Amino acid sequence: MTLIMGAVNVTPDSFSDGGRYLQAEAAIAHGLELVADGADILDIGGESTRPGAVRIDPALERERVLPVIRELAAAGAVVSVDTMHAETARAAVEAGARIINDVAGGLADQDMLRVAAECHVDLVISHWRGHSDDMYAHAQYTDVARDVVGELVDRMEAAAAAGIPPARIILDPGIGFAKHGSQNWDMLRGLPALVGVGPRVLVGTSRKRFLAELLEADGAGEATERRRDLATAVASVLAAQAGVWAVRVHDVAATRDALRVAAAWRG
Ligand code: PMM
Repeated sequence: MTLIMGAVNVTPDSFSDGGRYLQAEAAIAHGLELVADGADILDIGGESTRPGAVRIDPALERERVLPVIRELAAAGAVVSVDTMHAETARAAVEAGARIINDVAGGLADQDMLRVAAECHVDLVISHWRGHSDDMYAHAQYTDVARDVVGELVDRMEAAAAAGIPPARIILDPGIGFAKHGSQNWDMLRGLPALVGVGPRVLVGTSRKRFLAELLEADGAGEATERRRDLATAVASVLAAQAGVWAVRVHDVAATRDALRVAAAWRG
């Protein structure tokens, strides 16, 4: 069964749940709710990666995420830390995180691969070509899926050279990162090629702009959070059918139900 990673954003500017979980207490309660809803992993992030988001000081990032990670890990949750900063990753592992989720695939901080190797935890390597403020300037591909798979294989080799065994690696195509609307669909269509590379694959489509653009096409009205969550659940089922190991979502309950329907269908 495909695993569900529930996103817990401890940021004031994250586009989907902006500000609501800034307080550690609220974030912890939200994480526990996601576990009750069926999350297998909780992904705790303190820096928004939404298009145009402002970079934050890693010290502020740690202030946001560490209390939340400590508490949720102590409560028995499998915790992942969503960070591009090696120092934050190390502190998060010391606080109980078992997965480092780096949306920059180790490219934003030259110490990340070494720290991940030293920490002996799993590492999510996402496809990344630049920070949110200019990532669309890098959205040029010959063949999206082929290019992304090639670049992720390069990152995997860099990780191996840093001492991270393949069994510790999770690859992520970075949906929405340096990819325009239709390029995300090209990537999703090409998921089997990424799954074929070997390591576990994680996919995050949750509430992303390319889904909203689809839902709003032809004057279909505003893509509300509810509509985006339904679209996310469907996309997550299709990703599961393509063989991914896990999906990263905000509405865990909807995705759990959708994945159950797909599993029953398969028998
Ligand atoms: N997307 C976001 C944040 N973290 N991590 C991984 N591994 N994959 C993703 O696609 C991903 C991520 C952006 O989503 P949010 O800020 O709305 O949670």
